[in-house]
Amino acid sequence: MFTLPELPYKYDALEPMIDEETMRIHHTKHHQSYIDKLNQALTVKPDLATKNIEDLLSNLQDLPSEVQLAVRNHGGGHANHCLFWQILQPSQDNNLPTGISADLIARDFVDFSTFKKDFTETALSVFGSGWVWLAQTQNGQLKILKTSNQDSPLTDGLKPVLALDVWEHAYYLKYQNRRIDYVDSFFNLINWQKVSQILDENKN
Ligand code: MN3
Repeated sequence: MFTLPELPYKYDALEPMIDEETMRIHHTKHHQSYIDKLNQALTVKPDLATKNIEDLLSNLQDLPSEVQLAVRNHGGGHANHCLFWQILQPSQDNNLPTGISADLIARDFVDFSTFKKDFTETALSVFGSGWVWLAQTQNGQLKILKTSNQDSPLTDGLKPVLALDVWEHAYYLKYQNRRIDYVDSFFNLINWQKVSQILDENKN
């Protein structure tokens, strides 16, 4: 059975960029609901409920057809939110990548401001509900991409290292239609040390 991971900070820790009520509802209702529906769907294939969610999403096409859509939607919802919570931290002024994050962004995007501009434009171009990602290809190249609904980059053979939820439930209480302000705030909240840790783990 899959279970809801605790946040690595309090619900109000991301104020004023992301408000406490949004964080509480997002974690205890939305994320919990993906987990509940995933567990429910896997009652017909209980052996799959013991696997790692990343492995299931990476091998989606090989799963039994009766659980594929549930793993894609609810399993994706679970994995995507797990990464999202991890790469956030309380707001930092002048929050810039460090270590391997800084090195690889400079290598693959010219500079940080180019990366931020591309990422922001991609976030604004998501039609409907979805996610924006910084992910690594098989050969380690960083790329920005978007996915619809709860689709995971893992299913396309990419390893996500940074995630931004652009479903309206992630920002509507505070930002309403102003997605650009939410995306701008996100850049103050990115835990670049954590992103670097994920990049280091991907090297192995
Ligand atoms: Mn969400």
